[in-house]
Amino acid sequence: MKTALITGINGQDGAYLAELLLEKGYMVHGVKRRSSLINTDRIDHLYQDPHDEDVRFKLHYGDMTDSTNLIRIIQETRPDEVYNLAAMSHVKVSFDTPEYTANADGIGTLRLLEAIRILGLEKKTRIYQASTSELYGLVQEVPQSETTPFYPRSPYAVAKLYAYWITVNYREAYNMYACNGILFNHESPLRGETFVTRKITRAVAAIALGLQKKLFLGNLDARRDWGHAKDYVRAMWLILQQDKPADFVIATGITTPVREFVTMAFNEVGVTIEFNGEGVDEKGYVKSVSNSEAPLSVGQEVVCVDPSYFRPTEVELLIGDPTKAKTKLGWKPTYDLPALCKEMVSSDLAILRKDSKTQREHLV
Ligand code: NDP
Ligand code: GDR
Repeated sequence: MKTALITGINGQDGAYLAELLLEKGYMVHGVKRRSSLINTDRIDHLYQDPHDEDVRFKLHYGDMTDSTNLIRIIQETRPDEVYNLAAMSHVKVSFDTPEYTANADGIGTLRLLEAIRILGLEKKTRIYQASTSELYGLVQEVPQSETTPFYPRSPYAVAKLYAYWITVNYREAYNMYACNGILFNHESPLRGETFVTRKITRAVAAIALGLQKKLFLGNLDARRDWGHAKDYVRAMWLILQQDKPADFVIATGITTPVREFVTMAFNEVGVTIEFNGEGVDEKGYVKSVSNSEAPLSVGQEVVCVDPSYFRPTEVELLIGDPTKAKTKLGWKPTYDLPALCKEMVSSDLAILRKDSKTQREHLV
């Protein structure tokens, strides 16, 4: 039985990857940092009582900013594969916490690589580093591939640039099987609520149910190459199953503006919207409603721009070229954006219906 260690196991990708590896018969260890409230919702269905026999899923407390615990966990678990998914992953927040982001996302990766080396596991343990399309930042060429020059545009991206190169360096210096997956944006019903797609699908569901009036967003012109997290964790696993270590771009090859994703999400609840105005004065209005349940009227303003969501330096356009992954890994996405959006809106509708029912029951 193969053993995997996943840092950031309770994040979006950690949850899908843990599920995939358990299906494949792995023993899965996860690193989770301590929090004042339990935040394992995404992986609670995978939990196994540690007192049971044949347990294949185990959580360990740890933090990417503490090398002592990383060394201890790796020593204890001696993994065949390490997936380094832990990170302060919010680009806008990284401008508020740049030093912490550098420590967790940049130096954290070094700590993990060093722990494996110090313990003499550099020939046994394969390492996946969660690199990002944010490395491309200011557009140098489109579509972006493994050979496109990097130009990071946020403390997050700069920290991830260090992590990218230290992974390459450990591969070259110590002959380690260490790889970067340069993943473009990937979303799902498990996406954190402050990333734009989930913020939109949650708000659209809330507006359709009469629980929210308006959706406030930042840059509507930004374009992203959005895929489904389920497809992307499959790519992570494939990257570690090759004869030789290498770096791969994982993307759909299609880019869509934020504004269009908003329109798509409203369509899912039977509401057509149109945008008017420019820059900070741009607004989205209801054009028609075919869903009699939605408490909306034609002409109603449902989307506004709030400049506080703008970033000091923005990444305007991301579009990936996944040719290498398709040819070398045999990977291709199974979801397109409309299917992803549909799944997210329908999941948020179900969550909010359940929450509002629970709240009504509390009031009775
Ligand atoms: P999430 O934000 O959903 O999950 C991040 C995970 O990292 C959480 O479990 C979080 O724990 C954990 N974490 C944060 N800081 C630390 C720390 N100091 N020590 C230990 N754990 C920590 O991100 P995703 O699942 O979306 O992304 C996974 C990885 O892939 C990240 O590294 C991200 O930067 C990268 N990436 C993501 C892309 C995407 O589109 N989703 C695209 C490209 C790269 P907690 O719950 O306690 O906060
Ligand atoms: P991103 O994702 O920065 O690409 O990083 P996010 O969803 O936060 O932003 C995408 C684009 O939407 C614009 N935007 C808004 N973003 C947020 N969060 N909130 C808003 O209200 C809003 N309005 C417009 C942003 O300006 C941006 O252009 C994600 C993270 O998962 C990273 O960890 C990962 O590395 C990259 O994707 C690839």
